[in-house]
Amino acid sequence: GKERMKWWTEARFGMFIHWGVYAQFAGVYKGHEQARGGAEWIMNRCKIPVAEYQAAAKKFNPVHYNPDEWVRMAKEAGMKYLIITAKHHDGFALFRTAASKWNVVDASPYGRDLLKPLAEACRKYGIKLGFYYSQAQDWNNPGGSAARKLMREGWPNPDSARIDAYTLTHKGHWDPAQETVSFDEYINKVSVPQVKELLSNYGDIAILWWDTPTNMTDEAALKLQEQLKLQPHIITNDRLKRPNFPGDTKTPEQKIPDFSELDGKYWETCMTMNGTWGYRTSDNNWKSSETLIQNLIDIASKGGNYLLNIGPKPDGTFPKESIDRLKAIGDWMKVN
Ligand code: FUL
Repeated sequence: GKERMKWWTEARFGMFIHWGVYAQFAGVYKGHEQARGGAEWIMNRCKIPVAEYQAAAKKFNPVHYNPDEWVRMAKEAGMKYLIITAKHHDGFALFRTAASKWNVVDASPYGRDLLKPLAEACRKYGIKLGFYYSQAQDWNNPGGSAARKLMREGWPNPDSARIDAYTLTHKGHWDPAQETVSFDEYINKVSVPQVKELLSNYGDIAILWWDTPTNMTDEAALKLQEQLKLQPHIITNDRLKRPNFPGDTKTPEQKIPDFSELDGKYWETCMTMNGTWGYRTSDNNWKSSETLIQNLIDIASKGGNYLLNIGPKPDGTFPKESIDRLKAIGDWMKVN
C-alpha cells in the first residue's frame, strides 16, 4: 500500500540504463543503418540469425565499466533510483545465471557479473536499485516470444521477403533455433528461475520493471508474480501481462501525460535523451538540458516520476552527451 510506495512518490527522478550486446552493433548491421526502432531492437529489426548475434557477445568486453562512477553520476544529477536492463529482449543476461548460458559470465570475454558491483555501488550511494526484465520477449533463449516486426521497411536484406514470410507464420520468429522449445518451457526454465536469481542474489531490490508481455498468459504471469514475495517491499510496473496484472505503476513511454489524463494512479514517464534506448552512434538527436529539466519539473508538478535513460557504450562508459546532460541537471538541482 501507501507505505511501500512512499520512497517512490518522493523520488521524482531515476536513471534507466539500457545495456547489452546490442550496444556493440550501435545501430549498424553489416554496414547498414537500422531503419526503425531503438538500437536495442537491432537483432529483431535486422533479423540477425541467433548464432551470428551470439557470436557478437564474444567481443563484448566492457573493460571501462565503472559502476561506482555510474551511480555517482546518477546521485549528483539528483536521481534517487536506478533501473538497469538485467535482461532485454535479446535475452542476454548481464548477470551470473544457472538458467541459461546466454549471459555475460558464460558467453562474453568479460566473464563477470555486471550487476553485483552495481548493486554494491547503489548501496554505497544510497540509490535504490531496480531491475528491468524482459519476461516474455526473448530472441535468443529458445521458446521466448518475438514481436512480429517485418523487414520490409527495415534493413534491406536481399532475402527480406522470405524472412518476412517466415516471421508471419512463426509467431514473430525468424530463425528456427528460436522455436526448439515451447513458450511455457521458456517461462519455467529461464524466466522464472532468472527472476528468482535476480531477487535473491543482489540484496534489496526496489523495483521489478517488466516489459512487452507478448504471448503472456495469466498462468505465466502468476508464476512470475509469485517470485516477488522474495522482496516484500518491491514495486512493479504494469507490463507483466495485460489485462489482470496492473502492478503498482503506469509507464507512459516517451510522453508526459496531460493533467486531464491523470487518474490517481502512480505513474512514471520513461524517456530517452536522444531517440534510442540502446547506444546508437548515429543518433545525435539529443534533447537539450533545458528541455530535460523542464520535463522533470512538468512531471514532478503532476505527481509523477521521471525515468531518464542512458545507453552506455560497449566499453562500459556513458556517451559524453549523456554525461554533459546529467551534469547540467545536477547543477540546476543544486540551486533549486
Ligand atoms: C519498450 C521496449 O521494447 C524498448 O526497447 C524499451 O525497453 C522501452 C523502455 O520499452 O517497450
